[in-house]
Amino acid sequence: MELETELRRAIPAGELVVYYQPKLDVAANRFVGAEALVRWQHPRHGLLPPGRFIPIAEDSALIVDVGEYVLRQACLQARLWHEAGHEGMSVAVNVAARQLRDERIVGTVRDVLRETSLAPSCLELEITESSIMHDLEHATALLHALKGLGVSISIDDFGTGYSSLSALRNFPADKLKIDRSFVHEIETVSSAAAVALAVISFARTLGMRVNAEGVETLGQAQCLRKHGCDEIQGFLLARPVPADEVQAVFRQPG
Ligand code: G
Ligand code: G
Ligand code: MN
Ligand code: NA
Repeated sequence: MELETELRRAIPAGELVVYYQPKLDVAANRFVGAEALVRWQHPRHGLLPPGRFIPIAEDSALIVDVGEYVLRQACLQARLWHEAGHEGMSVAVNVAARQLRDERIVGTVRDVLRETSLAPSCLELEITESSIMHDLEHATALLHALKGLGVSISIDDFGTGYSSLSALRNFPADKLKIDRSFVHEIETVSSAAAVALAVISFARTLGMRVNAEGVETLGQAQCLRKHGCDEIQGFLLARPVPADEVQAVFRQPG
């Protein structure tokens, strides 16, 4: 059967599983939230990473259903963390380019927040730089509407999307996420380090926070800390884990 047909069936069948990767606040040295990353528990192929099916979903309207499913699960989880004493933990949800083209996303986010009673300030939406640049004017208007709900906006994979910095000057984002390709080479390739440091300084100037993803070594973490990066995530701190394991990670010191 085609993967797309199977995926359509997999959503109501409950085969999508949301994992969470904790994010560490560098200054406070404690976890402040987690990014929701979907996987597919496929009946025959086992646990599939998002790279195997998200691109297929993005080619059709299916990504809207996948996105809404992940959003609802993630908001429910964040509520559970709060009830378990991890107050203020935020959850970050990836939003695909195609979801951004559809105005209904604003109503969906509002409804899910109401349904789950999650404080809007604890929901972070991650939008890739390239999907914003695809239609900057439309994305800007839509993100203003989303921000009006009280959620926060992060620009994902930052540094890979060729945005003009001036275009982003008036963009309603709260955080930039340095793409992991730059983090990977931050100690070894001077041009990668230059991009990472430029992103940190650009964010600082605009009053945005900065996250670095894909942090795998202590050296990378120390370099990022030294240059004022606010938040890090990556295998060094924690891999993406199933929902029932996140709280144990939150309790660990960074
Ligand atoms: O886990 P992995 O490295 O395979 O993730 C691949 C990509 O899948 C990442 O870029 C991540 O942003 C994306 N991804 C994971 N979960 C979701 C999701 O719920 N929605 C969307 N649109 N992308 C996701
Ligand atoms: O594009 P996005 O940032 O949403 O993708 C996150 C993806 O990166 C997830 O699939 C996650 O599994 C993966 N990831 C998380 N931490 C690390 C890391 O330290 N190194 C690498 N190579 N991948 C990571
Ligand atoms: Mn992301
Ligand atoms: Na990313």
